[in-house]
Amino acid sequence: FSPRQVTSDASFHSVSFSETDHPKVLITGDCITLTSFLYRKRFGNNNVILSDIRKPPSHVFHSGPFIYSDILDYKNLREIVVNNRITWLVHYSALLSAVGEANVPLARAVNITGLHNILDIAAEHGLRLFVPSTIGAFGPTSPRNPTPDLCVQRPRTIYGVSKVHAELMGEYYHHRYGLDFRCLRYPGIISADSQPGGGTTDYAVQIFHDAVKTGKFECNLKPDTRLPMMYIDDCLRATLEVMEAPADTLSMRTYNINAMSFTPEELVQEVQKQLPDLEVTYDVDTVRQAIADSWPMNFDDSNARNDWGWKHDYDLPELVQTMLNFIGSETR
Ligand code: AKB
Repeated sequence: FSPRQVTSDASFHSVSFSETDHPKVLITGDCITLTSFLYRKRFGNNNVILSDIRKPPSHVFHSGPFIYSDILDYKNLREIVVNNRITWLVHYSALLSAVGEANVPLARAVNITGLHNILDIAAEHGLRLFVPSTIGAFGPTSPRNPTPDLCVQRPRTIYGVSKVHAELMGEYYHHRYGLDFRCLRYPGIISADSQPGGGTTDYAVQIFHDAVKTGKFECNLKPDTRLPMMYIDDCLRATLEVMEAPADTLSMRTYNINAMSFTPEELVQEVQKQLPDLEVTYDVDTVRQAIADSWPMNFDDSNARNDWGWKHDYDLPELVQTMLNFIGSETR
């Protein structure tokens, strides 16, 4: 394998990973708090190395190895992989949809150039690689209700374009170089542990914080905007499951996964069952609304369910209860 000119110590060999060993996992970027918890529980604290360009919260720092890594620095990445005998790479670094539209050059660098570095490192060192994709990889000409795994993908955001690129490049490296590339298209992910991060589905996280803290919520999408969503625990479990799935169960390398679909109006109604005094107003953000209107309304994840047994645990009532309990306990 050599799509990239190696300038020094060119004698690398593919490290083959025995399935009986624990993998040595490197996780890049955000989402690391929750991901690390799950992976460390499964593989042991020292077998999971977190990395980012920002300092992690102290409980993450103290729970196992954390390392500075800039995915735009190829040599630094390579050094980390070699020195730590990494066998799995879980690549979360990316700019999301709304923030990507606000800074296209940065989104292009992180989401596309960064991905190229990750792909080359993973292929060179025989790593199993996970890269998340998204409902944002579809666009206005895709079937929206439901959206299958294979259909027209012409997204209108740099985020979506970069994710289609990641899907195609990962699959190409799989066929061309044998890279063990695995990819899930996430719906909007709802988590109490991390703050909204510049996405179009952020309203579905923000509502819980505002409902508990102020009793008022201003929604930036129209009340009838339907989008696929998932609770973080389901998302992380799906990711671990697809990473652990035997290769012969995977009939494809990029799968849709889903749990539920709802509109702001339906979410508000469910939250108001617990907090009847919650006041909701709508002030539509036209950029986010245009993005949401081009995304899937319902996501067909039947291939994931059939091939490797994907099954979600959280539906809308359970999600709302869990989020309110979690945020409520933090503010008490
Ligand atoms: C976003 O809204 O940009 C993300 C996503 C659906 O990928 N949450």
